[in-house]
Amino acid sequence: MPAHDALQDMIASADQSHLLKLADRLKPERRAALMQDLEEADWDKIPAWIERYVRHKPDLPIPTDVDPAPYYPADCASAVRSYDETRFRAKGEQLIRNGRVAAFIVAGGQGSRLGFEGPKGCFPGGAVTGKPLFQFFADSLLRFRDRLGVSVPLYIMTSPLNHDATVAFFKEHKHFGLDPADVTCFQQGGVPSFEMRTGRMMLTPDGRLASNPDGHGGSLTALAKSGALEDMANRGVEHISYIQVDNPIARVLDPVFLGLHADAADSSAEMSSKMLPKAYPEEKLGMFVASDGRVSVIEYSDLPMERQRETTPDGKLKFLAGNIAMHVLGRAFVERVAQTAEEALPFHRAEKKIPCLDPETLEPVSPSENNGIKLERFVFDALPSAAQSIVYETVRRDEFAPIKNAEGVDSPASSAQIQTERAAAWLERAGVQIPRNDEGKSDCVIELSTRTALWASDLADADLPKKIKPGAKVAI
Ligand code: UD2
Repeated sequence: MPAHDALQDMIASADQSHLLKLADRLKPERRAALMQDLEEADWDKIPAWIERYVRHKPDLPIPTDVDPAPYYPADCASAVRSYDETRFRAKGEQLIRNGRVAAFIVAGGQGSRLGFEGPKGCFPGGAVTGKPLFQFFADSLLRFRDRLGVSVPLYIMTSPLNHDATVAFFKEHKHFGLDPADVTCFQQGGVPSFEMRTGRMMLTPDGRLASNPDGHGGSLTALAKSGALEDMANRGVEHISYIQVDNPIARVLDPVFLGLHADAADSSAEMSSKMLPKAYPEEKLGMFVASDGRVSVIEYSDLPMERQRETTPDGKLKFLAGNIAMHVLGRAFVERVAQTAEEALPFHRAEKKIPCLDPETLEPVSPSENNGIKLERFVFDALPSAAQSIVYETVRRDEFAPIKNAEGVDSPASSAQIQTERAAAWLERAGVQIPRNDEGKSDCVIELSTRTALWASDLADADLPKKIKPGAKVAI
């Protein structure tokens, strides 16, 4: 079956006619699969992408005239900026109770750094029980259901590589106790990979069009395209609480953060962010900055190190606010950004070793050097499009224990240690005796279910042991 004329024309005008020649040399089933991929490719956008990101290295302007973004400190009585935490918490809880909030987890990435086969949300992240990351978030929502009497809808962005496995995992685990009608998985889009030298689109070793998920920024276009935004609108949702799947103790919903987002400025913010004070200047976190009255994130690799080392008179880092990818987004804002994604969410270009099919010999190639270009959108690039945006500080030990690498920093072991120290501090506050070693570290492993507590104060009415024995492994 030859490609129909319209498709041939689009492929030719994108300078990619080699794909049709390659297709003609493939066996019939492989050819049919490739033709399907070609039918589905974004031919109206591909020529512009090649010009802007492949033939040229995009010139993403880095603002030089930047100040640190103002933020609401974790301590509402702080001299940095005080605020009425009770009022904002009440506002956030009211929004949740009234069905104005949805929870959203981006889970399309591959756990390649972790060396885990399968969706990352299925990874056993519990320090004691080994329960999967997805269950942490489901348990948090169950806690809100217990407390506020409302089932908050959960949206999960997957990718073509892990969608079916994610859906099957939720089904197998009976949606972890959530109402299946309130759990929606949808897939993010893909972008073709391009040959670095020629700008030609590549084939995978098995003859499909080579592509990669379009980055966490692709979540904004995928929310629109998949119908998830429309579903939210039908439910009356106005705000989307965004987290990444790799951090088991991320608060899926945070009433104070939601309240600040919705009510701290003259009108509701359009996109807000949580920040973590950087531990040291070289820590690899993007920083929240303000320029021309708009908040944005400047990558750690883009701000000169001497600026990152600048301090304030009280000795704190001037560019303190690190980005940990937790946001609240207005539904209407996402709708607008999705429509203007080509400008609002520019692609970032990464040169990679991409296994492919040799176009001459049709043999699979495993390159030893970078041969291709992958393009990804980043969600924080949407920030400057927001008319209003607030930044809210969180406490590292209480909310950041990511699992990204197999060993060392941000690994299952480091996450288990943070989970334990967080639980130990909260339990001690509630009167539980914790065994500690000479360095003051907990001499035990504790996993505190997110259904039991999301804040230290949640333990006030919990049924707790009087003490934990040295060396014990306890799940509460
Ligand atoms: C991200 C941020 C970093 C910091 C850190 C906090 C970037 C470039 N870096 O680093 O600044 O905030 O997180 O933990 O954003 N994902 C998708 N689809 C994709 C790509 C990623 O859903 O196409 C998801 C992925 O499943 C994960 C999250 O996005 O939940 C982060 O992805 P990453 O591993 O690429 O980002 P990371 O950890 O390098």
